[in-house]
Amino acid sequence: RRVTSSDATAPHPPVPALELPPTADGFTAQFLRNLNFDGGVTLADASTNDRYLALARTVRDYLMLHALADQQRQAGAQAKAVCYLSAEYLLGNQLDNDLLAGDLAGVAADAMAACGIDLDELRRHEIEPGLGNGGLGRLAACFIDSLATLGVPSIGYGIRYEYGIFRQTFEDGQQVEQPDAWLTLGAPWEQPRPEAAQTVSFGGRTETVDDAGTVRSRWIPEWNVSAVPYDYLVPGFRNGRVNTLRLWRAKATDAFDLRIFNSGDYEQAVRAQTFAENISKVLYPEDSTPQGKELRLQQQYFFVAASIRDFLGRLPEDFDLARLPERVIFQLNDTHPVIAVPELMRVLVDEHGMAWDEAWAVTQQCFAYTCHTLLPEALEVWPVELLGRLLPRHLEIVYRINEEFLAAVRARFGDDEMRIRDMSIIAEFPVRAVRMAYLATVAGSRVNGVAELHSQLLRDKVLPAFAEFFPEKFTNVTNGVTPRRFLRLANPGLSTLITDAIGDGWVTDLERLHELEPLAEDAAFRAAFAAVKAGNKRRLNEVLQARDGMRVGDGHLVDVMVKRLHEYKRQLLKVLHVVSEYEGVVSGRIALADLQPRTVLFGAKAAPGYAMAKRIIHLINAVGSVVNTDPRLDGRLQVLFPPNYNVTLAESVIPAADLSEQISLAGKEASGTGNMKFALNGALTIGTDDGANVEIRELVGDANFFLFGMTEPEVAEIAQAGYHPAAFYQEDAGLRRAIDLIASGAFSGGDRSVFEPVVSNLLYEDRFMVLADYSAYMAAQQRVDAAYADQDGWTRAAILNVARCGFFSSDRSIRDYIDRIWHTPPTT
Ligand code: Z57
Repeated sequence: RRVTSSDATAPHPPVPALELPPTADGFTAQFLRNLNFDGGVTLADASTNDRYLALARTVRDYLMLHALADQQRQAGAQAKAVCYLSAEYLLGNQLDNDLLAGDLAGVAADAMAACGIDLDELRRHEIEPGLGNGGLGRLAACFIDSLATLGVPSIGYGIRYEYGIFRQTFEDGQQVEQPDAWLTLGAPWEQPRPEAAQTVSFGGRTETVDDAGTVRSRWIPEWNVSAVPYDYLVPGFRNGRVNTLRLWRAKATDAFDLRIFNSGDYEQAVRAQTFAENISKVLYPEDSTPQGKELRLQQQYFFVAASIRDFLGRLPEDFDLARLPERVIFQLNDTHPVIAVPELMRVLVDEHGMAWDEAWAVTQQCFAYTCHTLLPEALEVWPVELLGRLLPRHLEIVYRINEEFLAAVRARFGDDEMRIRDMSIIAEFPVRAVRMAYLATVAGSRVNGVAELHSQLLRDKVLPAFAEFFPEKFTNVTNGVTPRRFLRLANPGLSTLITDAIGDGWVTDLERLHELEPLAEDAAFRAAFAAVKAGNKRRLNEVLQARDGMRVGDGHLVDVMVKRLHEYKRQLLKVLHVVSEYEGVVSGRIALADLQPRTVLFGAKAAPGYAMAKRIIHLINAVGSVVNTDPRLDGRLQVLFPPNYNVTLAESVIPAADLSEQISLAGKEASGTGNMKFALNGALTIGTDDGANVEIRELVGDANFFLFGMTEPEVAEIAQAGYHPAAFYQEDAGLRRAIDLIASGAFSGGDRSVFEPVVSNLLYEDRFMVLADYSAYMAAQQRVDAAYADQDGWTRAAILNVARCGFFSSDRSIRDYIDRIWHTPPTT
């Protein structure tokens, strides 16, 4: 426990070691203190890394003053808090984010100038914490930003992976993964709190004890690890609020008591240390396709057990746990933290002696579950054999929850065995296993999807029996993105233009962007807007040139598809478009002069074990190297695939984009959040009626969005009737030419075998119906070319996209969570 006012002789303000408001001199002095005392170097001898670390520490020091004051103000408030439980936080760089939130950019720039330091060089030196895979992890990062900006008492809990998402390189066009050793040069943003470590237990067995006539079960674990918190400051936007992101690191306990290693043998003891520390060693690089590995379940239990204990430890000693729902809501970010449900039950019943029914009532009010997927393979299921071995007491608790739940189902519907089998938290086939999404749905007070269409499909297709049983639990909260990082920081040119037009209130009230609408009709504003886009393309080129020796063509339409590589997202559809255009020119069907110059930019990581995704990456690179160098194209069609797409690269790419590719098969992308970032930065979307695309199109209007492809009901219908991709190949000559060109070995030095698996998968399986949507996509791309030919019209549509996308602020998402799920008013 931290020192509280009751421990101190008298309440006191945080020590005013820093001059407030910040001045350049004060900032410089603190910077030099950090450089000298923390870094142990003089300014003259300091390396770039030394200077970066000292700068980061200095920024953190200023935020820490606010954090301490904030904690002191909130200490007595007894407000209900949100504990956001997420296995991933894809934070991105911290320096600019914290300079902006803390309003420190000016003094920092002056201080660095006074020290003769190039601030931009230090910016470029930062390594982003990539503690997430993609959309889900980035959403968590946007949400903690909004929680702080809205002043909601909240803590983010997660895992401090020693290795984040792998660094991607290409060798001969194929993905190679390198470890992301992001901590090696120092971690200036974090604060280890070893005194707040928690012990987390695993394994062993349960036994029953007779407790004054009631039979109770108790857990005799076999081994423990220590969970050490590392705190990150999460500043609100210039509001004096600073929340905590608490990430747990696994360490061996002092007396590492893993019995199987406990032979008194020194070497074994050291190995045991490694065993414990493995738990927080590496982020699993699968997005939407969990591999069911034991270590992953260990990670999940490790962080939620530590987090629950940590939160309960913040309550007063004599707190009545029956009132826990008044003080906390644990928001489950997908199924990864769902083992928290039986853990809270175990703590309440086994450790605090609460009666089962009362504990269950408390637990049900303390959890809410967000589902982020529609793919059946993404719904986590843990074999009973594994769960029973690792967490035997939790398995018992899950069994009892399931028994009582199924009894309630029977009470309502009778002995409808089909229904019972359907709704059981325990699946029987192919192995007996716990369905974590079902457990979360039964346990939580609310279940939400992440876009309107997704929430509807969740009710109708993924969890229909549960939606019938608990209709009141189901709700929607459409995702959002933080306007601070993805507009204000990433797009300074557009931000200035907007602020000059409507003031700067939009940064925390994004719906104010509507005030830009009339300016779409203002020629001078359109010219300024177009100039900003052109400037962003130049800025992107500087980044790409330095990073990868690549550049976007002058005057090109910048066509961007950046997201994880997954078949359902249909990068292959984009590839077929490129190949068709290429084939059209080389065959003479398309006159070069008629080709709208385009640069198609891909960014995507594939899960290391996802063979088809890796082949698609190889194909994109192979197509790029042929297209980019074929003199017949004269540079008018370029394919760029910068490796290692991450948050930092996104911040350069998104503001430069003209066209945003959101082309998943309808009914597969839960929401998407990249789609929101692009539209907000004035790219037009070419997209299917999927996820949040639906809401984007409704808001920006059909005239400002390129819709194509089957709708979800149409997809369901042809799936039902039997989908035959080869028929589309037979019937569409353009499609045939594109596929035949790939099959011919034109992109693999004549070797037809390299991409044969991709081609035959498309022709004979095509799970995500690429071929069925090909002709609609090609037609939509023709509409894009025609629209882009009218530059002024395009700019008008781009402005309207910006003006009408204020809804997609993560501040609005958080307000929706508060209203529909959490009921946690902001505190002042
Ligand atoms: C992930 O990034 C998402 C869903 C998952 O089940 C897992 Br595991 C990882 C993504 C969805 O695919 C996106 O559609 C969505 O926008 C994002 O989560 C945030 O909700």
